[in-house]
Amino acid sequence: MFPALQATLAESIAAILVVGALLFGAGWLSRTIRSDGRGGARGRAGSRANGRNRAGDASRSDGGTRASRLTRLRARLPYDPIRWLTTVNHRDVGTLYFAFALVAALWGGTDALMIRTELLTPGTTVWDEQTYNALFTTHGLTMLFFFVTPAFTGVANYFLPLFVGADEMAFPRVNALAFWLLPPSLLLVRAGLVTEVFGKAVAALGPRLEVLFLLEPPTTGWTMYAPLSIMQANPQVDLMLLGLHLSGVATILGAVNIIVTVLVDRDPEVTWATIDILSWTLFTTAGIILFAFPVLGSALVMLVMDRNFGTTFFLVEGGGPILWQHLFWFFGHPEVYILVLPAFGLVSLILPKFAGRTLFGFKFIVYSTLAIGVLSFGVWAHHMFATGIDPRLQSSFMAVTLAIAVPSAVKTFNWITTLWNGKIRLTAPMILCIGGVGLFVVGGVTGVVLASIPVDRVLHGTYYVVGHFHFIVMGVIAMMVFAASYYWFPLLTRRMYDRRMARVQAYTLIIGVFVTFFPMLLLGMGGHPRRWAEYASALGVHPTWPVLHWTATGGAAIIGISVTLWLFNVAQSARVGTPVTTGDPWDLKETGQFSREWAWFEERLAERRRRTTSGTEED
Ligand code: HEM
Ligand SMILES: [Cu+2]
Repeated sequence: MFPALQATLAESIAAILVVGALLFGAGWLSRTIRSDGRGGARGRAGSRANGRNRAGDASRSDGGTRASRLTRLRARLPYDPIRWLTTVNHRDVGTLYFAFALVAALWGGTDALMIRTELLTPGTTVWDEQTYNALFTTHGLTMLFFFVTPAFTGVANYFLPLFVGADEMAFPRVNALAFWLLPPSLLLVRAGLVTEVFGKAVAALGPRLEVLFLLEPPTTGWTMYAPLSIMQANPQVDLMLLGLHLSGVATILGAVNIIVTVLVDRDPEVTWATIDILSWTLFTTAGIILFAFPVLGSALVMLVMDRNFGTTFFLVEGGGPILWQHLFWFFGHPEVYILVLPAFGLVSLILPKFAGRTLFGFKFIVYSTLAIGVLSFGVWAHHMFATGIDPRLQSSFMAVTLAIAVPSAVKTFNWITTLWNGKIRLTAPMILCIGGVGLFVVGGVTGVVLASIPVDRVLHGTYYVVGHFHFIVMGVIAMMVFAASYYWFPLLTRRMYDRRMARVQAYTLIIGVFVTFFPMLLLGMGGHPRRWAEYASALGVHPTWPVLHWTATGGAAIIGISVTLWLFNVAQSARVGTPVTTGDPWDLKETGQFSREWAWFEERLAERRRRTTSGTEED
């Protein structure tokens, strides 16, 4: 009713949230700095002190009896909340990242299943258009920025120090701060839904609080194209832009930490020649982040200013909507490599372990990683072939885009060659690796097809594009997140997962991904536009479209079942799985594949055993 008033109100709420988060962070920071000796020692000691230690510790620090009741209560909880809120230990922060990524993945996955439910019928019978648009917007944003990026930052935090022989990340506190910026970011991006659900819950009990209905979930698409993103009056869009900005700050802080850790905190034993493949990819990824995310941050600020302060960066009177696309994709294309390179690193790490051979062409995989890192900044305008930029420019971008396929192909050939004549063990992580490479081939080849300008002119904006990138994001990126969770499960939990259930899960996931996204390639080739809530009225609607949509939705259900199996397996096994007593649960020593993180694990198990036998601590 009063859009200006609403916007002001919503932005005040946003400002309060951000300032609150900063104050909270600052207060916590100053506290950890004041209690430096204790916090630092806790960080270094692995902060796995048991209840008894903790209680003793705290009562000593404030000398009182009043607090000790609280600490006794804390000691009785299964998890110590204060410890998880204040930890700066790299493995704890890594674990927090994993937990956050899991929540985001389930939230974004729910969006995906809701999208697919709408598409079961040609009309808008389940949700309305508005909701559908909000769903694909929040699904894309949540998956890219709050699932994959944090999942891999978690891997970096947990494992990079173990791999390069550092005691900690370079800046442990910055690291923790970077993590704690993420929950408020996600809430800002998705506040519309949260307040709406809350508002409805309140309304069900009695009063209808209009404030809670001011924010509607954003419907800009994850690419936030101008002028639509400027014209939408919904104040939630501003919150979304601020939230994304905040998450960018967090990502950059994490990347700086990764780079400095590799450069400065390496064990002298680990030289540039002997650094492992995963650290190489994480290091390169962090480098890309350093150059890509500030571009997004600046563009977001300009968009916020266009929306609120009358600037014309992306309006026709000023820079024009195409400027937004240039800036967005100069960030956006490197972003897809930020997502995929760590997954490549995981394939290169895990696949040789179960092929019983060292990675074939190690050096070439490193070179191709670095080449992708550099080239990824030179291809952004392939997202803009359909906007009518100068044809000569377009052909240069087509050439570079085809060139970037070469290093990716080099990797693929090296993975296949590693398998050749190997002693292959089909464990769950290995099945996911091989399936991931196979699905990546489909994703990659469809990408090369799209890179050619005339083809792109036809397929742009169709389901073909959605099929192509999901073979990558789901087919190899998400697949490798699962593979890594199995591969390191013994190290993370000191227990083994249920192997048979995991193998079933791996196969169903591969099948589910194929059944979901292959029909989308066919739909796209038939001219089905993407981002449509209904296809009943689409021009030239084809009789196969409903069938293909049913198939895709069926595939998504298979993925859903598979994810549920995984959740059940890891939750159950983390509690009651068979305890792992050896530092080499995968028999890697036999084939000379034993690596540093397992050596660290072996040492820790031995230490634990020594402590138990001398009776100084029970755990
Ligand atoms: C269960 C698995 C998934 C299913 C069923 C699924 C399904 C979909 C569907 C149907 C769309 C909308 C297509 C359109 O109308 O244009 C979409 C868009 C998208 N998905 Fe997924 N998806 C899944 C997993 C993922 C993952 C793991 C990622 C990223 C890591 C991802 C990233 C995206 C992005 C970036 C978009 C584009 C949103 C936009 O058009 O603005 N998806 N997905
Ligand atoms: Cu691109």
